[in-house]
Amino acid sequence: MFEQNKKAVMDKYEAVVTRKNKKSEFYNGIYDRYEYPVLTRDHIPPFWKYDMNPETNPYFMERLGVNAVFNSGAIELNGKFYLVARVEGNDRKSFFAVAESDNGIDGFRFWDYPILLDDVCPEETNVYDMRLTKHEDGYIYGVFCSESKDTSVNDLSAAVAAAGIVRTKDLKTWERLDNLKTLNSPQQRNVVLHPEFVNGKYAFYTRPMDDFIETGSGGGVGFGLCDDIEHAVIDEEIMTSRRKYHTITEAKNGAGATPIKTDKGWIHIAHGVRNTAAGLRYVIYVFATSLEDPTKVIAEPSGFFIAPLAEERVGDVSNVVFTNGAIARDNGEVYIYYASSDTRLHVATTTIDKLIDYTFNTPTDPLRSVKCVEQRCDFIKKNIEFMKKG
Ligand code: M1P
Repeated sequence: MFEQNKKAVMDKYEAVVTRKNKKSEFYNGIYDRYEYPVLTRDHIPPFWKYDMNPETNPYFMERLGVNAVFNSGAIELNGKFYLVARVEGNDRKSFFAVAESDNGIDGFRFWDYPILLDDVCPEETNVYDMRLTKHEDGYIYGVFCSESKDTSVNDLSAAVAAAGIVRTKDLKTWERLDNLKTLNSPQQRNVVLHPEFVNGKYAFYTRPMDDFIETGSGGGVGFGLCDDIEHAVIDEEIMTSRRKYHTITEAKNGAGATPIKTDKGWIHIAHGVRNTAAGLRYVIYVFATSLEDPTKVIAEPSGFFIAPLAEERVGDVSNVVFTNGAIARDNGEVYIYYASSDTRLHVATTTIDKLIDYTFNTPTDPLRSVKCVEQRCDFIKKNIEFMKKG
C-alpha cells in the first residue's frame, strides 16, 4: 500500500514538473498567455508534505499539506529563471521558496528547502509577496509583507502590515534587515525597491494604508527615499500612480514587479482593485514614470493589462490576478509572472518593444462614459476612413 501510493504521488509530481508548456490561443497582440500555470501546489516536492518512512507513515499520508503556490518575485541569474514564490501551507501560513527553470515557461522545480528567514520579531505571524530587486549596490534585495497581530485593539483578526527587507547575493543566504519605517503611514504592503539610487539614496515604491485591508487616505502608489538600507526610514512619500474614482484602481492599487528601465521611461506592472457586489476584483495595469524623475507618471494606459480569464477567475480568493515579479532579459524578452485567485502562478510573455508600444500608445482613461464614447468614436472613425482607402 505504502509503495503503491508513494509511486502514484511521485509519478504525478514528475509529470507536472516535466510537463511542457505552450502558448494558449488567447490573443491581444500585447502578450501571450500559456496553457498551464508555471507553479501550482502540485509542484511542491512530495518530501515537503509526506513522511517518506513506511514505519512512521504506513498509509503514506500527507502530514504537512500545501494549499497554494502563487505571488512570486522573479529574477534571472546566470541565464536561469528563478522565482521566489509565496507558498501557503494548509495551516494558512505563507513562506518563501525558490523555484528554478531553464526557460521561464516550464520545468520549474523547487530547491530542496524553503527559505528560513531570521526570526527577528516574535509578533510576525505571516510573510508573503516578495519583490526581488537587483540593486546597483551589488545585492539582490527581497522586500515582502511582514504581517503581525495588532495587539493594540481588542479584535482577534486585527493585523498590521509592514515591509520586511532581506538581501542576498545567491538566493541561498539571506540577511534580514530592519523592516521599513514610513513615518507618515501606519501600515505598508506592496513595497518595491527601485533598482538604482535616486539622488544618491535608496528609493522605494510604497503603498500607504490606514489599516490592514483598506488603504483609506492612502492615495495610491507612493515613492520615498532613505539613506540607510539596513535601517530604512522614509519620512516623506510622494504619490506616483494614484487611485481614481470609477476606474480599475478605485479601491486600491499597489506596485507589482520591480520597474523595468526602457529608453522611454520606467515601466511599472502594478495591480488595481475595485469593489463589486461579488467582492474585490484585482487586475494588473501598467504605467510609466520618467527616467529623470521616477515619481512623475508619464503614461498610464486606460484600463487593465491583464484581468482574470476563464479558470484564472476561480480560486481561494476568486477574481484576482496579481503580480510581484517580471524578468526583462537583455535580448528584449519579458516574462511577467502573475498569480490567479491566490491559488497558482502563470507566465505571460511579451517584449520590451511591445510593452513600450502598449504603454505609450494606448489611450488614457477619459474617466467618464461620455468621454469614453467620444474616444471610441474617434478611434472607429479613423479606422473606417483608413479601411475605405484600402
Ligand atoms: O487577495 C488578493 C491580494 O490581496 C493583497 O493585496 P492588497 O494589499 O493590494 O490588497 C495581498 O495580500 C496579496 O497577497 C493578495 O494576492
